[in-house]
Amino acid sequence: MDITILKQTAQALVAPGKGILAADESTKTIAKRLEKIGVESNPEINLAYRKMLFTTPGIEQYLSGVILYDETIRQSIDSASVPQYLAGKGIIPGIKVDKGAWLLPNFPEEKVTEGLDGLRDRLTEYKEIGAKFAKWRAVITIGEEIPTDTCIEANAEVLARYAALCQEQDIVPVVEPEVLMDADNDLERCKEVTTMTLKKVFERLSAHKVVLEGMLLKPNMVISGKKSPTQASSQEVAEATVKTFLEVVPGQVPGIVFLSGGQTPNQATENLAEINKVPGSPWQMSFSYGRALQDEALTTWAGKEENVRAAQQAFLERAKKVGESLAEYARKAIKEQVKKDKKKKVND
Ligand code: 5MM
Repeated sequence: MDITILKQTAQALVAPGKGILAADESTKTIAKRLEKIGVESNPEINLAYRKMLFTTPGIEQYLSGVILYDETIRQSIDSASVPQYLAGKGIIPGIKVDKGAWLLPNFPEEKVTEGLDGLRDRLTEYKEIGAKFAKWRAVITIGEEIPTDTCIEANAEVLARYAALCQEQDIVPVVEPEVLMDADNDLERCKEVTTMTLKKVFERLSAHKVVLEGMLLKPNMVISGKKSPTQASSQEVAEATVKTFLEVVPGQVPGIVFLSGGQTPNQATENLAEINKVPGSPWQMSFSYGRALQDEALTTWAGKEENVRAAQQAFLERAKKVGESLAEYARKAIKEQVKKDKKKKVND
């Protein structure tokens, strides 16, 4: 394990003003997304869609990395492999390595993510093809009597084992324990479940000796469930999110890259901007959005070649909105730090 490489990659992924595009929809999920615009999924059409995204002129100003699916990492754009193409634009290629969330035996409403079998060999191959970071998503569902400790523990354990295997090969693990926002719970309940989950995840990461400086956390925001009659404001979401994370996420983790989890593009943009306004967090707070970055581009594209430019424009505009708000706060934070340092020197 080369800790310097891990740290460098992790820091590059959360460079000020930049974040990650999650374009790692599995076969079933991409089919669902394309079905919405009346397009039938197959490897060629999936590539045409993703090529539209990746070749967007200027997108590298806002994207530090892209998470790919196994199908895409083996495809090519303009006679370069997809990872080579992205790296050529200064975008770091990453890979989804989990095999999806499956029913947890004896816990009918809960899931555990699978994919550890053969992972060491798969990581070796992905590294050869060009992946510098990886992603594994665990899903925690909120309900009357769930999540159970068993579900949280099972997912935390596999997340930690995945992370350790990645670091063994100098691949930065993006650790994604997603507390779903689909239920009718309020903000407080989301905070409670997110806290329980993250506590357990960091306990297992520590037990497996995962180097915190060489990983990224990809969590949900602390937010009201979609079906809740009371929806917290962006400021409330931001305060609750930062407060929760300060309690449970160690400061050595270089960055937190939020998932959008079904928020609209505007909500996800605004909430992240507000999160970055809350003072006192030791991490870079950025994004690893799938739907919130892609939704407008996908509907504009609608599977038609003649819409590629307009779709790219929509994609660039969204990425710019998300990225620029981050850069603005990063600049302010740096200025404040410089002021503080100067003051300290004078007082010393
Ligand atoms: C892009 O979707 C990713 C893969 O999902 P499946 O395994 O279900 O096909 C997903 O893990 C995604 O990276 C996260 O959910 C974040 O995406 P959103 O849309 O929530 O920002």
